[in-house]
Parts: sequence; C-alpha cells; structure tokens
Amino acid sequence: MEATVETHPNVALVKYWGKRDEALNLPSNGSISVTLAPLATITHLRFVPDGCSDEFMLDDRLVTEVEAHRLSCFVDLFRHRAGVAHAVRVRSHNNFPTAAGLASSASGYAALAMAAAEALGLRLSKQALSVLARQGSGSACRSLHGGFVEWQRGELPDGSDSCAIALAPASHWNLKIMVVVVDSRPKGMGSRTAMLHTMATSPFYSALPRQATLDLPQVREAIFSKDFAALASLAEAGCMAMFGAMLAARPSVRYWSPGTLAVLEEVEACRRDGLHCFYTMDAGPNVKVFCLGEDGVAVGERLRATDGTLQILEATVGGPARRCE
Ligand code: 2P0
Repeated sequence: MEATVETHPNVALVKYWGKRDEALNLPSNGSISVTLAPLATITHLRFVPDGCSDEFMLDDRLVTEVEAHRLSCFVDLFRHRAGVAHAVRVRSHNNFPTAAGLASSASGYAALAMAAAEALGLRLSKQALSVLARQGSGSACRSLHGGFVEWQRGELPDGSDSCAIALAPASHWNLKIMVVVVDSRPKGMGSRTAMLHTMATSPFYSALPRQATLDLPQVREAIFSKDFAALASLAEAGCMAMFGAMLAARPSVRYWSPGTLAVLEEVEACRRDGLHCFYTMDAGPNVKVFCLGEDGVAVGERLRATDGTLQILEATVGGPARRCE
C-alpha cells in the first residue's frame, strides 16, 4: 500500500490561463508544454488502514491546513475508486527551489496521482490518470508525460476527454532550458487566483483562448518539424498575450521585477547576435529561456552576466513520471 514516484515540472509554450469549469479544472483552451529534467519532485506515499487522519509533508514541513484539505480531497478521488477509506502519509521533496516559480503544483499533483494509483493497485490508463491529475492542478496532467506534451481541451462537461497526450519524446529535440531566477520573494498572488481574477475582470481575456486555439496547430507543427524560429515567435507572443490580459485585469496583476525586463532584453540581444534562444514566463517574475542545444552555453554565460540574475537552473527536456521502486 505504498509507492514512490518521480515526476518533473513542465513549462508551457501554449499557455493554460482560463477555465471552462472551475471545479474540474477544465481549460478554456488546449495547451502545449515541455517537461523539464533534472528538476524533479519525488513523492513517497503510504496508505495506513488504521490511520485516522491524512498527513502531508513537503520538503520536511507539514503543509498548511488549507493545502492539506485540498490534497485530502484529491486523494479522495483515488480512495473512492478503490473503495477504501485509509488515511494517507505523504512525504514529497522538490530538488528545485520554490523561488524558481516552476509550478511545483504540476509535478507535485502528478506525483501524488501516480503514487496513489500505484499504492492502491488501481490499473488506470495514462489517459484516466491524466484526467485525475488534472483535477488536482490543471498543469499536472502534462507532467505525467515526458518530452513535448499537449493537454487537450476536451468538449465533454464531465472532463473525461480533457487529458494530456505525448506529442514527442524527450529525445526528439535537444533543447536547453535555463530557468533564470531574478526575484526569490514569494509571489503576491497564486496562479489559480490570478487566473480566475484575469478571467473575471480583464477586458482582454476573451482574446486569449481564441488566440491559443489558433496557435496550437502551429506550435505542434513547429515542434514536429523542429522549426526553432517559428516556435520562438509563437511562444513569446503567447506568453506576452497572457501577461497583457493580466495587466489589464482590474486591479492589474503584475508579476514582473526589474530583473525580468533585463533578462528579456538580453535574450533579444543574444538572438540579434545569431544565438538561437527565446523566452517564456509563467505566473511569476522569473524567466525560462529555451536554447537550441549547441547555443545553450553561450546564452547561459550572457544571462549569468546580466544585471538582476540571481541564479540559473539548467534543464533539458525530461522524461515521463515513473515509479522509483
Ligand atoms: C501553464 N500556468 O500553462 C500556465 C501558464 C501558469 C502560467 O498552469 O488552478 O497551477 O491548479 O489548474 O495548473 C499554473 O496553473 O492552475 C499554470 P490550477 P495551475 O503552465
């Protein structure tokens, strides 16, 4: 009744920034991401038949009551399927700093989903597991797969067709991804709250799912054909559209720090000098810079020398969630 699972975080190239169903985490549009290694979450989970309450530890600390409630409700999805009421003990570790703004909820809920299913002996298809992981945190469904991943919007009201599929394995394309940390303070507003606030108040929100839906086949094609320039321009435009909608929310959501802009400018300068690189960001000030493998070293050196860079985590395209023992 126990399992240990390793998962990797992911970074979206077509963003998920809006829901068609809040309770089920059904997205307004499909999204495409890249799974990042060696950044990882390792989760050990054990069901305790005679235990009376759940216990969740993240990086050696008990999570808050609010988080524990959300996690227990998520584990209920699995207990319900297995027809058991056992309490659960979970120990989870991230090998990357939370300050990196790497959506640790994606790798965290993906690991918890797989570990719970394995520990209970549930024989779930990857699609069924993805549907469950999505209900913990939307982007978690993408972290079950390695490589290049698409989370399909789906049409059904119950969400049974809204899951992630693998587009191409990690070996498909040698990309280097630098996570450039420019601000290590906790962010003012969590991504879930910011997403709902943008939807509810931004006059520009409605353009986002429309544009993302147009971008999806082009990003897919850029990945399949390894067209770095096309991917760069689509990913940067999609990222900026997301921030544009956030900036127009009332009140505005503004995640950037001065260092964010310095890094964006350096990425553009690198590109003018012939280096293959582009940026994207998520709900935070830190910048993820994608480079064609051979240009990663030169881009990394320039970003390290950029004013405002506090730390750089280097990643490559990672593999799928896996059971460790
Ligand atoms: C993404 N983000 O596609 C987008 C871009 C952040 C910016 O998915 O409410 O933690 O748990 O479904 O998955 C972060 O949102 O939100 C996210 P919930 P989640 O990666």
